[in-house]
Amino acid sequence: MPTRRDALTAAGLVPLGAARLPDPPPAVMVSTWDFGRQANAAGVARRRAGGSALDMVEAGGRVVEAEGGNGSVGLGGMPDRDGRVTLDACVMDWEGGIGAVAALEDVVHAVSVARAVMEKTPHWMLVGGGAREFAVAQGFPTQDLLTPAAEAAWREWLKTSEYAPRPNSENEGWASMPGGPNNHDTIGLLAIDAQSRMAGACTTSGMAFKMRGRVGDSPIVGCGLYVDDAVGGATATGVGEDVVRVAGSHAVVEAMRHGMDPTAACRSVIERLATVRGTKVAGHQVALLALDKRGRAGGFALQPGFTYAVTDADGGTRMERAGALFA
Ligand code: SD4
Repeated sequence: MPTRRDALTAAGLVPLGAARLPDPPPAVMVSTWDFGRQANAAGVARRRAGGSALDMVEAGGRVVEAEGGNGSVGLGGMPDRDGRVTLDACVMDWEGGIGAVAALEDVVHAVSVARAVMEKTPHWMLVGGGAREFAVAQGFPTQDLLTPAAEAAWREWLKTSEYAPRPNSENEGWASMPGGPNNHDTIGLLAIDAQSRMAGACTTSGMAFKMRGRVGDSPIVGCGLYVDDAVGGATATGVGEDVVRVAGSHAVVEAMRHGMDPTAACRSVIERLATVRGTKVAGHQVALLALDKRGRAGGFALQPGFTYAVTDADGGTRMERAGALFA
């Protein structure tokens, strides 16, 4: 009699040879960059307390949003070129639930507002003033998100500003200190709960000194984040305009659906981007991170320096450094 695995394999959901267990313990949570470690600790604590995969990724995102010192997520994120901090975020759950906000101002926990859009409205995304009004109506507190450090960085940037978007400007310094203290960015999170359900979240202040009104990939389902509970999930960080060109996260999940492991799937999409754009992406960073249903994690980037945190059910976390096309 065919087993469930046989049926899944026939449907292309389990790569051949999948009977071999992965070497490291299966991951239950992965998050982008060095601050992923703290995010995963919060997420796995929620899991232990009976929380869902959605609770896990929300909890992890909130830690980094509240932290204030990272310059790229939530409080303390770099402002747009007019000096306003605007946040983009989305969530996706195991049953195709999606919620997002874009260009949200004055509310720290964009990931929670995105979840509220999913759970409490008939829509999937709210933007700008409408997103803020919704958040306030839902009881989210408001505050100025521009910290003195971010304001100082913005004023410094203004001195030489050409008032043009500068792709990768928040990554300046990354080449000189890969994995170093300045090397963090958007947080993308993927989790598997105790019922084996998957969810993901992505939250960011977007590219530093972006044009007012600019929205990146992070709140766009399929680009900054995608989850298919039968296959796995993926998330993206880096130049959003490039991620959108290849519908990055969805493309990674589709590659896994057709049998690639997470690292190979991420690599295939980075290679596709490089093929499409050629030298136009030579100075850009785009990094992809994936987690499949078996708890295998993998990532790949255009440039060296992309790190991610991988956490197992016992809370053991290892930091991984992704391979890169331009290594
Ligand atoms: C964006 N992908 O807004 C985000 C931010 C980021 O390096 O990850 N920048 O384009």
